Amino acid sequence: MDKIHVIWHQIPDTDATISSIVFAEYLKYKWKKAAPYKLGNLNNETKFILNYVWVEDPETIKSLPAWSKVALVDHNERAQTIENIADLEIHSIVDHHKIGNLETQNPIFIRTEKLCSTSSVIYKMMKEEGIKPNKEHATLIISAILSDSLHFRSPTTQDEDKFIVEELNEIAKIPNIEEYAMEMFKAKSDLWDISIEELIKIDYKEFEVNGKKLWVGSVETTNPNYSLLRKTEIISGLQKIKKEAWLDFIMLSVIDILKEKNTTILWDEADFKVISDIFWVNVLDNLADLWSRISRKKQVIPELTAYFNKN
Ligand SMILES: [Mn+2]
Repeated sequence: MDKIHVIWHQIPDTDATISSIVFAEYLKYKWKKAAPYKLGNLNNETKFILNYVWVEDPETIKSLPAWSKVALVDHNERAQTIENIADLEIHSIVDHHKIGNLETQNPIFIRTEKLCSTSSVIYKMMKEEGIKPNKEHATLIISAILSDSLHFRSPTTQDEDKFIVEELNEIAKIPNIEEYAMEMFKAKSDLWDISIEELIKIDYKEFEVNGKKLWVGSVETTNPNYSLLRKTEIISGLQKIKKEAWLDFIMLSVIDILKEKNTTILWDEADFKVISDIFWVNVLDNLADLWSRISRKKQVIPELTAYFNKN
C-alpha cells in the first residue's frame, strides 16, 4: 500500500501543522498508510503547542519522488504547495480557503468548508466516522481553532467552531481556554531571535491572479511594536523579495491580536496605489492603517483578487 504524505503549505502555521497531524491520524483510522510532513520550519506558537501535548514535530521534506501520493491540507494553490507537485499524485485536499488554480490528473477527494480552521473540518470528518480523538489530538484541534480564529476574534469564526472547542475540551480538559490562548499568542509574539527575513516570511501567502503574482504576509502578535520599530529593515526586505520573486505586489500586515488592528507595511508607490484604491486609505511613511481587517482570508485577499482581476 502506498503511503499518503499529508503535507501543508510552504509556510507552516499552527492550523496547517495540526491539520496534517490529525488528518494523517484520520487516514490511518481508515486503514490507509499515512504520515504528516512539513515543508518549512515551525513558528514559536506551534512549537509551544506541540511541546504542551508532547507530540513530535513532523519530518521536513523539500520534494518527493515522482508518483508519490500526497494529501494537501490547509491549502490548495500551486504557488503554496510542494515544489514538484506536478510529478505527484494528489490523493485528497482538505481546506478552508478559496479555491485556487490546482489541476489534478485523476479524480480526487476534496472537502472544504467555511470554518475558521482546517482542523475544524477534519474534526467534523472524524465525528462523521465515529472517531473520537484522544486527549492530545483534542488539545491540538482546539489549539488550531484558537490560532486561526485568534481566539474567536476573527470574522472567519463560525458558531460551529466554538461548539467544537467546547465539545473537544471535555476530552482535552484545558483548565482555562482564554489563558491557554494567551500563552499561545505570547509564544507566537516571541520574535526576538529571528532574522528580518524570517520575520517577514513568518506567515505569508503567494497567489496568482490574472497572471499577476501577489504576496501577502502577516505577523500576528501581541507586541506589534517589535515589528513596527523594524519598519526600515522590513521595507528593504519587501523590496528584495518583490524583485527576487518577480512579484507584482507585496504587503506585510502587522496584526495586533489584542487590539484587533491591522497596520500594513508597503514598499513602493505602485503598491501604495493598490492599497489606497482598494481600502480608501492614505499610505503615510510606507504604512497603511487597515483598521480592524485582521482576517487576511476574509478581509484582504478577496478585495485584492477582485482588484487584480480588473486591473
Ligand atoms: Mn487554516
